Amino acid sequence: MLLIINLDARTDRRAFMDRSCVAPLRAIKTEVAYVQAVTATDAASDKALPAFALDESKLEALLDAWHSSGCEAVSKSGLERYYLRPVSNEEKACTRSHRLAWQKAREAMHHNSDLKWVLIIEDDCVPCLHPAAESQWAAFYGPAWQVAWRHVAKAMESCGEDFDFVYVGRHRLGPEDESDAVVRPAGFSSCLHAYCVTRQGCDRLLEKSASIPLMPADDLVPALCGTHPRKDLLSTKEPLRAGCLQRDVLFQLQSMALPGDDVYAISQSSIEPPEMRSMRQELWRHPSLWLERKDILTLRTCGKEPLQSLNDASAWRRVVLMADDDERPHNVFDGGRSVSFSENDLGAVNVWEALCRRNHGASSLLPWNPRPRQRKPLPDTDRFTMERCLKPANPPSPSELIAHGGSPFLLSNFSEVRASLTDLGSRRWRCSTQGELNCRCTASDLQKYSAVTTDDDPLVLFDHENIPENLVIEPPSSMKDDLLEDFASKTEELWRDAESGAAQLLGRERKWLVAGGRGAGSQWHRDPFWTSAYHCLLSGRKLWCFFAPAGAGCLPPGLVDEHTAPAADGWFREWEHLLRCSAELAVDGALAWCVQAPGDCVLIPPGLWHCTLNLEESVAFTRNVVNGRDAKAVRASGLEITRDDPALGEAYARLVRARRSDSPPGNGHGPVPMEE
Ligand SMILES: O=C(O)CCC(=O)C(=O)O
Repeated sequence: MLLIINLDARTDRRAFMDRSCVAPLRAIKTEVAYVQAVTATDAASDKALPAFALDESKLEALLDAWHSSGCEAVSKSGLERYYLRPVSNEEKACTRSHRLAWQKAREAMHHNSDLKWVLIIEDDCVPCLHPAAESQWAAFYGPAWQVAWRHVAKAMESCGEDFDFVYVGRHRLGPEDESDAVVRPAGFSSCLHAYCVTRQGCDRLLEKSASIPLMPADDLVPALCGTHPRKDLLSTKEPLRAGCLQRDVLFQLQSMALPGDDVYAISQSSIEPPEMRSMRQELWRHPSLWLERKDILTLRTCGKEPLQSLNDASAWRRVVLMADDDERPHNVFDGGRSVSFSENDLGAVNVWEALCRRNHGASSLLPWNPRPRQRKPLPDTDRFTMERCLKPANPPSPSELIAHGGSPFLLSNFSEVRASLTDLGSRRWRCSTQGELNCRCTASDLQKYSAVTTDDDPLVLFDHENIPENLVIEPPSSMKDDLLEDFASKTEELWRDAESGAAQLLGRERKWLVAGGRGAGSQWHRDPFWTSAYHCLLSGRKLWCFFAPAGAGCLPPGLVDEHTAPAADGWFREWEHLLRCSAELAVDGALAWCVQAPGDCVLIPPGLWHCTLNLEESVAFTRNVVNGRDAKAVRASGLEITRDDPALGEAYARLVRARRSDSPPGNGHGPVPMEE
């Protein structure tokens, strides 16, 4: 038997289920019935668990418990959204609806002694991860439902009464033993969109949930199983036994529906946490989203999709940045145009605010009253685990550096050179935010700006031109054999007038001065062209985080693709709890951190992901190198240079070959085949 939970008001979902699932399953003689879901209004006066809403400190403790028990890595706001607020009426209604389904399943089993289990689903369930056009629902999903049903029936036959319920689709969140049984014990899981209840399980679910105040079904059920990291939700003397299939068979529409798909509207949840709604409104308050009223009015008339896209902060920032810029192509990676700010702009406001005011007129045009935003607290590194902390090391020898492959090094007291922002004189330095916006300003303007800004990604001075000689620091001996330096000096005619990224790197952009205020930093990135770098701090304190991916394509937590990383302070706010956890983390690689003090030098090997955050206003010198003794790095950077600029790549390969034949064997220069 199949029970489908459906709200009367969701006629869209009912029609979808009728055609995609109910008719095809009835055609193979499966009994199907709907369970009329409880509405939020009906559940409004129900008592919810008062202790469900956590305060900040309990949420922090939950983040730690969550990750040290090996659960899937989640961001801070990911948990805040659910646990920093009371149970919503929609969630109470949803839990009551599942209870109704358990009652209905029990009655059905009572009347039919052959019925050993019942499949319960929510009305946004699909048997495969492909959206289908409305005209194809029956033809596309129908046969898949029949296959899924037979698969589930066979699995449930094999496990008898071993489990109280079995997830048929779920979001696995916790660790579990991976036996090869058809149905195996499930660890902490969420998403009750598809599960089978057994006879005994039905009784136990009803009995155990009868006397407790309501909480979201996605928390209640794992709490009853004793797998939920929140042990405060309820005490479980005899936990329920949850099973799962080897692989999910049923999915939620929201896992795959995109704007434009016929199933997109149906996938919209009726129990979106209220926090999410106010978060979306909050985005509007961000200065970078200020648009002219007429832009918004135009978008309003364009229908739902454009209106929804108004919620995409980064998309809008790009729109704002690229507006009125006829000369440059709309390329977000080219650093945009260079903007010049007056001292007043930088001394008193956020950089985005200044820009938006200039481009889009006075604040009287704004449809909202922007609230002043708070300056954000910085990570508390005293709470970070020392197990992930990079220990200060002696400068490695060239072979040690190579032997350590992808590991960074922290060299304490490497240099005696010191400089603060005030030592950087009156020239106008090149500053940027996450590569999207360039401007020029003096160090003293940057300092004033840094003292007051609440920007999400504050400006950082990042300049390679006219670095004062006394601030240029020579590399540690292990990085002295810099192939780039050699190459740049021998190929000037090739790179002098070329525009490619490789030409820029060789000719102009290998040595950098980096400076910024407290809270400014660099988002997650890997250095370009497979270069390594050494980075010496001249003043201040800088927090580093490193990520060594477990394999190709693995990304630091919170990144969805290689080119889109959140601002550094935002990343730390969302994920710093991972640096507190000493247990093994459920992320696709290893995380490490260190705090760099004045005089310290950090060595960053090629290909290592890293991000930084200034714990204090800081100034640093950094230089990219290709370690001529590291055959792997030489080859990898050669390939990337060739990809970017074939003429330079060819010259690079010639140089590598010449160096190889010049040097006697056994000097550490391995063979470096440059052709792929
Ligand atoms: O100092 C910083 O913010 C980081 C610099 C950095 O990571 C780099 O130059 O690649």
